[in-house]
Amino acid sequence: MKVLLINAPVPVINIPGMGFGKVVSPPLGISYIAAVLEEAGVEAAICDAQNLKMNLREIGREIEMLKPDIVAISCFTANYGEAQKVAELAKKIVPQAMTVIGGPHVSFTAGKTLRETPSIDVVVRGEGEQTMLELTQVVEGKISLAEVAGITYRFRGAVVNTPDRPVLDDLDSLPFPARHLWPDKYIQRGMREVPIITSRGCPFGCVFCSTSRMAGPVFRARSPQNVVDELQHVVDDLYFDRFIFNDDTFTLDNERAIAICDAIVDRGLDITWACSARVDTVNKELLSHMSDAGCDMIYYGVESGNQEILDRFIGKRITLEQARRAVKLTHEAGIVSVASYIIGFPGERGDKEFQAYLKRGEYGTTYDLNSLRGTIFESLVRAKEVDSDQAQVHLLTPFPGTRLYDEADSLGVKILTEEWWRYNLQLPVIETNTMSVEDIWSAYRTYMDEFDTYNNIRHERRLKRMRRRMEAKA
Ligand code: B12
Ligand code: SF4
Repeated sequence: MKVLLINAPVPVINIPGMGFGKVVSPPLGISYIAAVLEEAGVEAAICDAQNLKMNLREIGREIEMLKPDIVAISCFTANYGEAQKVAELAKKIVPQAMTVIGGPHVSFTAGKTLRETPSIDVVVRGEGEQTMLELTQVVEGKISLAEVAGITYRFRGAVVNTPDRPVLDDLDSLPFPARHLWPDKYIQRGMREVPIITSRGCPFGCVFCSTSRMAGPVFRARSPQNVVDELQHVVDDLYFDRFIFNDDTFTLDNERAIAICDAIVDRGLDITWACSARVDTVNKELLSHMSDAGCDMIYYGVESGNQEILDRFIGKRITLEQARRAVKLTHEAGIVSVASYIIGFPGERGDKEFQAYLKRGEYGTTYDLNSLRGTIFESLVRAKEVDSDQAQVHLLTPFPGTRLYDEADSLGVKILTEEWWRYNLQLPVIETNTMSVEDIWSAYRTYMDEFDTYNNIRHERRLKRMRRRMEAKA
C-alpha cells in the first residue's frame, strides 16, 4: 500500500507586489499523517509542490514514478483551485487510485467540493491522521467508507457525510512528523527554521478564524517532555538549531510553556525559536523563561487599533492596553515583537481628511487625532502606539468555517466573490456596511505604506535587540 501526500502548489498571482511569500515552511499536517501511516506499515511519500514551487508536469512525474494506491492532497483556501488540478491530473495518471483531499478549506466545503470536482473521491474533514489510516484499510477492502468517521464521499450519485471524527485527545500518542521524508531541496531553497507544533485547538472563536472549529474549542497540548524530545531529535538528526512553533498560542497554558522552556535549558539545547502568543497570556516571569530558552521573536495578533472593534466585532477578548504592556515586557526580556493587524471590519470608516493630510505630506506633524475619531486611521495611530518592533496588516477575509463567512449578512459584510485564489489576505473580497471595496483598498495601501516606514524606523532597534542577545550569549 503506497500513499503519496501532495502539498498543493500556490496560484501564481500576476499583480505586482502580491502573492505568496518566499519562506520555506514544510507542511506539518501531511508530515504527521505520513508518520502515522508509516508507523502502521504503510509506505508514504511527500510531494511538497508548494514549497518546492513545482508545476503540474513535475507533480505528474512524481505520481507516475510512485504509482500510489492513494493520492492525498492538502490545501488551504487560496490554493484550492490548484489542488483540484492536481486531483484531475492524478485521476488521469493513476485512474485506479483513490483521490483524497483535506485541510482547512475543504473541511468546511466538503459537499460542494465533491459536487464540483469529479476527480476527487473522498474529502477528509478535520484532523487527518486516523482518518487517512482507515482509508488505507478501505482500499485494502478491510472496511467500508461508511465506517470511516470524518469523511464526505459519493454513494450512488449522492454525497454522503459520515459523522464528525472526535479530535485526538492525547497528542503525545502521535509519532513525530515524518521529517525524514522531507527533501534536501528545502535546504537548498533556504529553509531557515524547522516548524514544530505543540498544541491544537483554541477556545476563543474569533470572528475571522476557523481554528476553533477546525481543531476544536478545547486547547489540547503535548507534554513538555514529549515536545523537548522532538526538539532534541531535530537537533541531533537534522542538525537544525532554529525552530518556529506553529502553535496558534504557544503561551496559552503558562505553566506548560515555562516547563517546556526549563526543559530546553536543562537539556542544554542550544536553540533559538519564534512563536505566536496572545497579548493576554504573557507576563514578565514567562517571558524571562522564554528568553533564557532561546525565544527571540514573538508574533502577537493584536488585530485592531480600535478597542470597540476588538470588543464588539472580533470577540478576541484582549485590550490595547494589554497589547502595549505585552510588547513592552517582550522588549524588556530582549525578545523582538511582531504585531499583526486586520482592516476592513464593519463599523470601520475610511476618512477623506486623513487622505488629504497624506497627500499634502503633512501627516505626523499636523493631523488632529480628534478629527479622525472612530476611523480606520485612528486605529492606525493607535496600532503604532502599541510600539511593536514590526507591524503587519492583512485584509479581513471570510474563510469558510468562520463566523464571518457563515454570518456575513448579519455582521454587515457583503462577500463579493468566491474566486478562492483571491483569499490570500492581500486582495479585498468583501465590502462592509461602512466601507466600499475602493475604501478598503485605499486604506490597505495607506496602512502598507505607513507600516513600511514604521518598520524601517524600527529596523535598527530590532537589530540592536538581536545583537544584545548574541553578545549576552557569547
Ligand atoms: C504555520 C502556518 C503557516 C506557515 C506555514 C504553512 C504550512 N506550510 O504549514 C506560513 C507562515 C507559511 C503560512 C502562510 C499562510 N497561511 Co497559514 N497557518 C499556519 C498555522 C498557524 C499552522 C499550520 C500547521 O502547522 N498546523 C498544524 C497541522 C498539524 O495542522 P493542519 O496543517 O491543519 O493539518 C491537519 C488537518 O488540516 C488535516 N489535513 C491537512 N491537509 C490534509 C490533507 C489530507 C489528504 C488529509 C486527509 C488531511 C489533511 O490533517 C492534518 C493533521 O491533523 C495555521 C493555523 C493552524 N492552527 O493550523 C495557519 C493557516 C493554515 N494559515 C492560513 C492562511 C490564511 C495563510 C496565508 C494564506 C495567509 C498569509 N497571507 O499569510 C498564507 C499562505 C500559505 C502559503 N503557503 O503561502 C489559514 C488558512 C485558512 C484557509 N481556509 O485558507 C490558517 C488555518 C490560519 C487561520 N486560522 O485562519 N501559514
Ligand atoms: S485568532 Fe487566535 S485566539 Fe482567535 S480563534 Fe484564532 S487561534 Fe484562537
